[in-house]
Amino acid sequence: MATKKCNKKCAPQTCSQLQQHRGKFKPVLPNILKNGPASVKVKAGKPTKSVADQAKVKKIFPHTYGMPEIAFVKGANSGVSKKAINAAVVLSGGQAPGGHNVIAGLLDGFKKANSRNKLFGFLGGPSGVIECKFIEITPALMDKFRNTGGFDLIQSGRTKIETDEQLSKAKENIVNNKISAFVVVGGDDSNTNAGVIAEYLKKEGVDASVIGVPKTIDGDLKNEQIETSFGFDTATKIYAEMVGNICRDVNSARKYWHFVRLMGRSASHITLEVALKTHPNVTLIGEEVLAKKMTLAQVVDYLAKIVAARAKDGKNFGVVLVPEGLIEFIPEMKELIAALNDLLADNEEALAKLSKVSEKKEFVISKLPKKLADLMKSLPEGIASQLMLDRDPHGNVQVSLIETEKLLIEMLRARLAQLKKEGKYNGKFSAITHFFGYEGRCGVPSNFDANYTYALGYNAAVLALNKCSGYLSSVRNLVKNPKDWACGGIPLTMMMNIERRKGKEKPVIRKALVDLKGEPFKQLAKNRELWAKTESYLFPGPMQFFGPEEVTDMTTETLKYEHKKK
Ligand code: FBP
Repeated sequence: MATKKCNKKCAPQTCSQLQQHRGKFKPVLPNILKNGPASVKVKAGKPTKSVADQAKVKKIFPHTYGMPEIAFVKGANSGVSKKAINAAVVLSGGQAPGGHNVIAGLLDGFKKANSRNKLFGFLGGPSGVIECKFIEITPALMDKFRNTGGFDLIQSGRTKIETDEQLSKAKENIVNNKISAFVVVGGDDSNTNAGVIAEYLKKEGVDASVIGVPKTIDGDLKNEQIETSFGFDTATKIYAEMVGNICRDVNSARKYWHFVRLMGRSASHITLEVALKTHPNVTLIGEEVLAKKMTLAQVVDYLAKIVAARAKDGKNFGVVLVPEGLIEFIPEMKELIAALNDLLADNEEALAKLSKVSEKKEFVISKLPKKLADLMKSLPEGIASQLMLDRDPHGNVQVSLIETEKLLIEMLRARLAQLKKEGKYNGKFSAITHFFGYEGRCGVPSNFDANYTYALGYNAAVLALNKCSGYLSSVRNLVKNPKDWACGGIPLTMMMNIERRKGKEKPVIRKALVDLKGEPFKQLAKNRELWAKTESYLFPGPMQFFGPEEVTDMTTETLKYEHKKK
């Protein structure tokens, strides 16, 4: 069939229709910040201490340990507007929806204080700080990125600024560019790094504030003072839409078991939130597996019982959620991973000389104690080699690259075959795997994340203008209307403890794992037997930006249950 040539001269489309409309969205600023930095005063609380290992943390951070929590209260504070300053921001670690709005909040906060204030963005993550690569974020440039997902305005990276040489380079670039406010947007590791830089600059007598902003889709940078990290809300809405769709597909076709691995690194917050939103048949929670000291065989047995019980009812289908960090919580795997972490760090050079995976595996097995060597040998080839992959610059195992769901399916098949022989299972098991992670990290931020990130950025600017350093931007009361959110800062050292990383003891911000006594987990525990047997699936559908508030502005189930608002 002949196609007609189009003669219309259309302007090239530079952004989607949705983006055009989202560009007009005006984030709601908390009342306390709405009249600008010159109307906010600092109220300092009592001195603080770290969550654990106080003596060790204090020794490493002599200049920034013990600082008070800060709350913002109304009051004239014209001092913050007097002198024009240069500020800089860096995005660190994995992408999370809302990063651009943090930068927008920072820019607007600094400009509101003094229109001659300038904001720069270091490019490509912390490596940009060391290599002194940056751009100025002008209001016109910012306008193209307001309320958009992604970190593409200045990109991100996982470099850790830790050696004396790196710290001194960072200092040099901050001093030479007269930067008096440096904002690090990152997760637990990046904010630990922000704490290290704040301490270093104070020790060196540099008059620059370092402020952190809590970012990560994983939801594990939270504690009594930080209610949630940004990005968790949007990412879980995106995953929940996809899992809900799979539940509906499963219920329509009635022939597959879908295994969905969900991102989240060690903690299972994402998996728990998605489960509360969609009610799948099985939800594995890493923290529970650890608490119950379940072996891999026991986890597989748990799955087999549910598959067999559903098969008895003629249901050879279902949905299983697997947190990506599960593997780290299974006691024997945890032991193996810890041994591998040390072994890989101690033998970096020797391993680099081996090019084949099989040689590396042999080398590693020869160095492991017998019990762990046997376990390593017993693992499927793919999983064994994924466990040996390089750790990230902060010493974390790259769990996103380990296909735990495939390991579970392989073992489950064997277990079901055994049950069949024993006459305890008579179904068909056909499995499909998915991994949802990267799909959610750059989504268009939800209304909640668009508001939260803008407030976090603006609040970080106010902290920096008040010369606070070594603080994490804190915006609280998140289940209330954004106008009523409370603002202030939390000392980074307050959240730290000592952990083993890359074979050495290091100060790090403590990761928040799923609390098995917390209300969100209790909701899962209360309902899971019913969800295993039935098709109680919920279909949340796509995230909404326009429409009734209860649909567009709803917070996460996790936050709602944690605040017992339900
Ligand atoms: P952050 O903690 O830096 O926010 O990263 C979160 C995360 O998305 C994890 O859920 C995931 O395991 C990891 O990043 C993947 O890392 P990478 O982007 O380097 O592949």
